[in-house]
Amino acid sequence: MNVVYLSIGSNIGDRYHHLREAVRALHVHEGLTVTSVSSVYETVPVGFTNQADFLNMVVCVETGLAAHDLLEVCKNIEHGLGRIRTIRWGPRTADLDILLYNNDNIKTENLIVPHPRMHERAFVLIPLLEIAPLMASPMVDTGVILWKKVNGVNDLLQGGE
Ligand code: X6L
Ligand code: MG
Ligand code: MG
Repeated sequence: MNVVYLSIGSNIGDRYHHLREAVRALHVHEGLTVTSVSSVYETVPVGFTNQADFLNMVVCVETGLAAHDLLEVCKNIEHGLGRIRTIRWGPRTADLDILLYNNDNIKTENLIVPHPRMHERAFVLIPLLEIAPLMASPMVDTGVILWKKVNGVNDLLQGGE
């Protein structure tokens, strides 16, 4: 099984409804299971800033689908939720992006994984860290990695290391 992290965003209409329908569409797809979901964050637009605020979240899915087939599934869900492509980086009912596909590095015409700008986008990183705090490797670019998971003060007060 492949472990994949997807970013979902919406800034048109009933944004929360669109996120929920996107998660539902992923989950009902055969050969694709949503295994964890982040909280929903309201985020200021980046790239093209003169548009409404987004709701963003990140989900983890397990799938037998190859990355390019998963990309087609994502596009179909976007289309089903009424996405129309007009302005680049413009408003959308639903945007599903593949952030990570296992630890694979994929570089083709229509798909780059890990998502090339994910480390610079708080609307991706903050929800991702919420559900995958040990996916610290994507954070290497920032110069900050999780070095030790500390579970309460006793972790620090007890034991040797
Ligand atoms: C310079 C040039 C600096 C371009 C940044 C950043 C472009 C992000 C595109 C950029 C640049 C993007 C969302 C969004 C978009 C979203 C929020 C993109 C693609 N999608 N803003 N902007 N949430 N908050 O899902 O991410 S457009
Ligand atoms: Mg996007
Ligand atoms: Mg996209």
